[in-house]
Amino acid sequence: AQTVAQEVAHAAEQHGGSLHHRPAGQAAPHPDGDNAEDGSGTEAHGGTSNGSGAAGEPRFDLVLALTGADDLPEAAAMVLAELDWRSGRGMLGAEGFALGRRDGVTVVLADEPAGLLHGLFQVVRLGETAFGATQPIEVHHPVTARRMLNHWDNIDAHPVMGQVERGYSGGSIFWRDGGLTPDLGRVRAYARLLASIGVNAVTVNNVNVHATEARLLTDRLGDVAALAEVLRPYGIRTHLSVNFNSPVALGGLPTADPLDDGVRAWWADTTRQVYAAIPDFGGYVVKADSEGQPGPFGYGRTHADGANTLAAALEPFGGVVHWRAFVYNHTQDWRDRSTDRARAAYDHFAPLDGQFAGNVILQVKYGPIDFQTREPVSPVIAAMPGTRLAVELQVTQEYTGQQRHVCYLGPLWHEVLAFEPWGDGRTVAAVAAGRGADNGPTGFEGGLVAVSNVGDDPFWTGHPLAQANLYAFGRLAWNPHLDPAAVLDEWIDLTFAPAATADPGLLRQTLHEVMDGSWQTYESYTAPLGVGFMVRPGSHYGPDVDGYEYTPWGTYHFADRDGIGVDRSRATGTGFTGQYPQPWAQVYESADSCPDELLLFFHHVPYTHVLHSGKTVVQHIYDTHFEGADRVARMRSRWAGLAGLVAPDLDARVRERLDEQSRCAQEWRDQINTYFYRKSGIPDAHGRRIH
Ligand code: BDP
Repeated sequence: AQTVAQEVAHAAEQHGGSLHHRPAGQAAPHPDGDNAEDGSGTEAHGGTSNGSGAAGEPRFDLVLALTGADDLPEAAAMVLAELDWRSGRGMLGAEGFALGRRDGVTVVLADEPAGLLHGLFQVVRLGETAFGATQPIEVHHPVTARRMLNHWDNIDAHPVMGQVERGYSGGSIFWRDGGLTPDLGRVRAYARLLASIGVNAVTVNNVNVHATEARLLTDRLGDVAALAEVLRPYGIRTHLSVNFNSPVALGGLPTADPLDDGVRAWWADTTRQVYAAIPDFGGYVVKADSEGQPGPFGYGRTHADGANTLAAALEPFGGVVHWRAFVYNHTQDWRDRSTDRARAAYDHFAPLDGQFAGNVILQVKYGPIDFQTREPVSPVIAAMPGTRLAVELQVTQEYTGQQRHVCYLGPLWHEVLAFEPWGDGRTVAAVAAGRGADNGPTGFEGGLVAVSNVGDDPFWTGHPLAQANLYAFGRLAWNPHLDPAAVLDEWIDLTFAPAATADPGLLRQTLHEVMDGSWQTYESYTAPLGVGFMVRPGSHYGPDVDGYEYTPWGTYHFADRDGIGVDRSRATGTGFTGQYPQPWAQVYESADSCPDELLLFFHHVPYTHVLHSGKTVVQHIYDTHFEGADRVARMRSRWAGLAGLVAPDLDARVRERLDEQSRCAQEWRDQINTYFYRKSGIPDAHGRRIH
């Protein structure tokens, strides 16, 4: 297997360096450090040669070296000496690195090879700056240790969902024609791409685990091992989504009851075999008792019982279970207003706090419903201090335009990660990173997870501008404090290299104009004020105001002739607001204090209700829908002004998508406005024509 250090050397070469291994022939330690052959001796040096050193050896502009190496080049020794003074050798950790320039040489130092890899890509991000005389010594650590992508990929194309469930970028990059892709070179390029943004864990199959994919755990394990082999040199651990019913379906047991001894033994045995094939296997991801997937409820057991059985099997090998909290009743009676899907995750999981094994991570979607354009932060995130919690985001744009619409999600995730559930400075990002009030470790680190948006499309993500979402996820997972606009700038520089074009200013400005506010633009022409959905059932693309209104899925807006919204207050509604700690329980409880953008998530109000903005609800709906569709038309004409500044194939793809976005935004505008005009009978204050 290729090592991370070799990969660093290879990548350094790709970025214009020559390379140099010393001492020759020594293997690098594994990223886990547990099977290190020699943790002290390996260095990879790469960079632009600037002549020969005194001893006739080549001299490099860039040196990448492990702090434990015994014959560090001069410049690296200087940086290390300064680090020793600041924090000490060994403080960079599993993935951290130091970057600085001394003696005319740019130095990346790390305790472990994975840190060198991250440091190398930081050099790439900085470009020339990293080689400037003023480059100070910086120390970088990931804020979030676990940064994972879930691929909702099937091996066999699903009859309704296709090969990649909610995938908008073509087929799977892992699986083709019923088996492992023959194009492992593409997987390798993908792994490198993920390493460059700091992602360090990946699941290779859908959370809805169908029969073929279930077998990845047993007789198709070789395919997973082959993928792990490609991902490993990039510091990425491979995980599998497993079906809770596997002991029955794959093991032939009469039950999958998690407390049954035979079932426990089956999981232990099966997991042992997984580790025999993939020693650094990451663990399992489980969607249980959710949207038809089997789970512990089927055996009268709790989700702690279920998760802990799988955790016990993984524990001897250092693996974890990501257990999803996305559990709700998708066959509810839409006439019954006493049920509320938003309550479900908290109702199921909060009482189990403290009962999960140490290697169980509860994976919670950021909002209480389902990846909507606007939702409050899930109250589960504040409710389980004795449980490791990972926050799940959706990079694939299921509900945000399906990679036909431009929708840069960095600002949405930034808002979620910076949210303070207790209003006391502690953020969602801190909970995910396992940090407490004083920023000290809580012992309950879970991480950040996102559903991938990548497929075998030549642009990776269908819409070329959707690449920015993947980039932003990786960067914000590494450091949630980054400004999403600055992250977008990084992405623009790395992707379009504006400086090398005829009009750098125009290119950069246009990309910002098209992308910066695109999430709010998308929100403005779709479901209003946090009410959610109103999408076509099944595909979730395009408008259908009542598409889900009379279905069992639990996603309603309750619009009638008098008003709209879901009353989730304690006083008169479903009581959902009571799942929040203060100050939010109180803020959300009253329509007066509830933020405008979430008003209809929490309250049922008349169309004439006046928002904080001073507009009535219905006028807000009209205005935002006219403005939103207009903004898309402007995005389209702005992009047209870039002709000649971007590659023709990319230009053509973006134009085609902007045409569709523009058409679709008008369709949303017209259906939503007409619907509310007919429901309310209230005309537009500005006399615009609503059919
Ligand atoms: C929903 C998707 C569905 C997924 C589900 C999940 O529509 O395809 O299976 O989430 O997260 O948003 O499991």
